[in-house]
Amino acid sequence: MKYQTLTPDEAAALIENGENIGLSGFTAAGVPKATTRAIAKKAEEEHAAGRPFKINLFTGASTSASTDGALAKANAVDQRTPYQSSPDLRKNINGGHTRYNDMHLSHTAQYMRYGALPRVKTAIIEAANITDDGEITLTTAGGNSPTYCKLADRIIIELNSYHPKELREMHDIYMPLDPPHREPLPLIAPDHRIGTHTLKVDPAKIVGIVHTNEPDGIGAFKDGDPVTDKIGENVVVFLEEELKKGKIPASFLPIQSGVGNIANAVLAALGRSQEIPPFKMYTEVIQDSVIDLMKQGRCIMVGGCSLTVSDGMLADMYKDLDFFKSRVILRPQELSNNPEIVRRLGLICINTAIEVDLFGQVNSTHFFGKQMMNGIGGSGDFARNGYLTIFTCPSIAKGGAISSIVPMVSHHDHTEHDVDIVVTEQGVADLRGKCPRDRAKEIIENCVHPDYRQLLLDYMALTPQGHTPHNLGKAFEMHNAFLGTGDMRNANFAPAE
Ligand code: 0RQ
Repeated sequence: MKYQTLTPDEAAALIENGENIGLSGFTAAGVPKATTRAIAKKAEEEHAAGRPFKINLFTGASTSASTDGALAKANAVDQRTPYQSSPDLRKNINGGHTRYNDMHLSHTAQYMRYGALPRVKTAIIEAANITDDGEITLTTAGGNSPTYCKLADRIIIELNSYHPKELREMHDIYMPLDPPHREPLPLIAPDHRIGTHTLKVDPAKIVGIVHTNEPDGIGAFKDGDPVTDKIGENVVVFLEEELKKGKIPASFLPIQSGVGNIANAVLAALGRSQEIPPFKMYTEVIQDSVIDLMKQGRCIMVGGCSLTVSDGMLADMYKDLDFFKSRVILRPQELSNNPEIVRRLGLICINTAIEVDLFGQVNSTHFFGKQMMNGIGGSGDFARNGYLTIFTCPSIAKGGAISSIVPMVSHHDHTEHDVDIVVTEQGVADLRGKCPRDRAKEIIENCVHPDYRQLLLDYMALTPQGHTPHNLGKAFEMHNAFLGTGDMRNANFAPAE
């Protein structure tokens, strides 16, 4: 191989204070590991020597403990875009040490090409293979690698021998043109391939190869609990009814599903349904539950941005690669999350809310208006453009001291115009075609926990007039009751005696 071999420390030595870095990967899948750990170590050494050292980090989505975790612990991240889920980084963001730009995941690559985001100087890309003429086989994610490699001055490759070179056949790499030359994206079915198996870069940009042999380090999800299982069941009963009414075609529609325990429970319930036929998925994150559904023949194929499966599951897949490489397609997120394609394919989009208000606005990112949890991720790419947009959440949090249904959300991610269905363990609210007052009635009757029903009816009674009957003086009374007393049930909307 013609490229220079670098140790992780030698690669990290190339990185300067204030540099814009673009990483491969999406979630912990396909993210570089050794180089980023070495950059964190370098940051600690620089800080110990009294010198400033922080980088600006652009990724696909969240990363891993070796990246966001290690860099955050070393206080080595100044700007961070577009999504994270690291407890350490979250602390730095909410503490004001890291400037976080939370954005739709389909936007990052094009915004950087348009010049709206700073251009990355260095791309660090995890690869399963690299040829002398610059053909990269990505590992377990498409991410933003094509754009970061195109714009970067230099590329560091982490060649990870843990992953088989045959992964190339899963990838479908395609980069849309930029305005004013844009053309329709020629992808008209979830199993269409429109691009190439490998990512071609200018080999002159490759400054070195860091050799690794390391799994993505993804743990298995917790088993479902009664609440997540009931949410999953409610989603599936609703979809079965829609199918019976002919509102969903008999052949069913492709599914997009978010991440986390609720998403896993929804997928498991879809697997158990006797009414829903085997289906395709067009999504971003491919979790363990999707692979289980493929093994059972319930999911025919899946196109997504990342194979975010546990290490054990990935090892099993690699033993049966012939089965999976014809059924799994990995795409860059500009394609997997592209609103044009989401709308064309008619996706059923299922994502998770932190908070929903009586009129159907959804908060997926913040606690009490100011504390960032993870970020909007791809939920908005899908929600606005889905055939059917479903948001799920438990009706209560923190043992009942918090109601997930509130008069007004404390942060807006998805507006009332983008939310069709809300599902909690209590039931399903169908908001389609309804005015705000009727939406509130539907949500209180079907989704609110019994402890909070009267309270929210009392809120509705405060304002007899107005299209959206808010009372601005009282809209955050439940939030304030929690902040002041530790329990939203202490809010009081009843008229004075
Ligand atoms: O905290 O465990 O300390 O009690 O919020 O916890 O278990 O991480 O929940 O895995 O289902 O994730 C919305 C965060 C849910 C995720 C979110 C507390 C609650 C608990 C939640 P504790 P878990 P989940 C795909 C698409 C946005 C982006 C998205 C997410 C913790 O799904 O980040 O969908 N989604 N992207 O107790 C205060 C409330 C609360 C609350 C819950 N109202 N107020 N705390 N909690 N409700 C991803 C990508 O795009 C890559």
